[in-house]
Amino acid sequence: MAETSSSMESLILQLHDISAVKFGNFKLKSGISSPVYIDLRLIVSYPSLLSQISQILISAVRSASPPAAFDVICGVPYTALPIATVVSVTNNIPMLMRRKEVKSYGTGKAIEGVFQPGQTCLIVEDLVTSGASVLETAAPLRNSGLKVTDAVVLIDREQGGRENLTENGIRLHSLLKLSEIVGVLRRLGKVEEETEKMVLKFLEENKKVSVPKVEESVGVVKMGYGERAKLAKNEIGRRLFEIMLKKETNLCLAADVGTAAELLDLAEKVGPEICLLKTHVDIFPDFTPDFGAKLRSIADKHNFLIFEDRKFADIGNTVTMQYEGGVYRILDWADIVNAHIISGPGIVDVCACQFQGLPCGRGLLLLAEMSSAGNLATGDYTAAAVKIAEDHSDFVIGFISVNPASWKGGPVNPAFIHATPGVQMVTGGDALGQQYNTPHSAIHDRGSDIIIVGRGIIKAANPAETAREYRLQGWNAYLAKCN
Ligand code: 5BU
Repeated sequence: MAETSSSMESLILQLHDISAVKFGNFKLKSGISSPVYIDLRLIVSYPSLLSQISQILISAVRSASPPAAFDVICGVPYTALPIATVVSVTNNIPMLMRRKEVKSYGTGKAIEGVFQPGQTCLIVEDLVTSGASVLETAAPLRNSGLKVTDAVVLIDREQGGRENLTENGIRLHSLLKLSEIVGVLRRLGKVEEETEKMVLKFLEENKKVSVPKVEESVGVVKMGYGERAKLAKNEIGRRLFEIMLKKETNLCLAADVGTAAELLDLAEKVGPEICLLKTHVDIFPDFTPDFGAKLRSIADKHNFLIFEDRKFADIGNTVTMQYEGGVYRILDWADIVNAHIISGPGIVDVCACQFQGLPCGRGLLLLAEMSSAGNLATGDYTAAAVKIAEDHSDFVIGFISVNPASWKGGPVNPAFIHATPGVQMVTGGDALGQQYNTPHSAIHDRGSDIIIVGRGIIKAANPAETAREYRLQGWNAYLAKCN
């Protein structure tokens, strides 16, 4: 091991003196018990130490071989935020902030600050274990069009972070290794030999803490939408692929606004950005029978399809009446509807029968998975949905899905479209169980085709502009997947 310089020794001592390095028995975020714990949140109370650390970090990336090139920096929330701020202010480097929770009001941005797509952002972090926190910050930065090639951290716990980051295209610059800190403290008589041995043994036994795996890329379909349009057996499925390709969009707007009038207004504004507009028609107090015709004319003008998220789930006879009749007459105006398979394959036969011989095509999405926490559409249930779809591919155009790339039974059929709800600029959720993935994660990592975005767009200050951002991210993720 390279010898620790006197300035680094002094830093280690200061960290020990303020109890930022503790020895004992600690439970880590990953669940494992560790004989050493590092708490760098404390450094905000020691301004000269904070300033010293910031200066050492920036010097390290500048003197690396080759030096890291970057235009902006971003601290991993929260501990590294003050460190990044001091680096920014003292070196006159613009900073960005990543929101941990994206607001559903205001701009709803995941990244705050000014930047140009294509610029490079250096990630600043206090401590790295598996690298998961750095990757969580890299994802929205990359989704926003920034390049992330380097990350700098004060302490590397030597538990696989460097390797995990390298695998994700990020070079790690670390100032101190945990074993080095313990070695210096032992030499200076601050820890017992026994403690040093325990820490080194712990490090030896926990060399690789893996990043929680969210993706399984085995089943990702890399074929382009154009090729897949040719495979689709259903006219509406084919048209949807063609619209996606022509408009360069895989964005579906979930138009869950308060009134039908608002929906029509929103459809007009966001129409150029979307391939599909999803409705919940039964939420509108001002629904009138001409709603469908009005929405249809906007859909024709902007070339998108209409999807009523009705989630049929009853016996065939009832579904027939719900689909054709009642106040909403969904069949008249929705190109696509969806259904649960809980009542068995008959539900598909019923929907399909309605159209035999009809000139206008309709399509059905089966709910193979859902986005809400604790939902029961998993495993064998999902597999059953796939089987039903395969058996009825003349009418079923695809699935509501979250993670099709991980479905058992091998790669998904490229003729089917996979549409994913629960998408926002950063991962997270709402208070009622909704769970969000990013556009990149949904399309590129999880193998979906369409991102369904509701509040991420409709609550934004400028829905049309925000829809454009989602469109670009969804489209870039698709291009990256195909390549
Ligand atoms: P959000 O505002 O982006 O969370 O809206 C998501 C929309 O997708 C909303 O209309 C839901 O009814 C719909 N949805 C969903 O969130 N999760 C699911 O599994 C299915 C539909 Br199916």
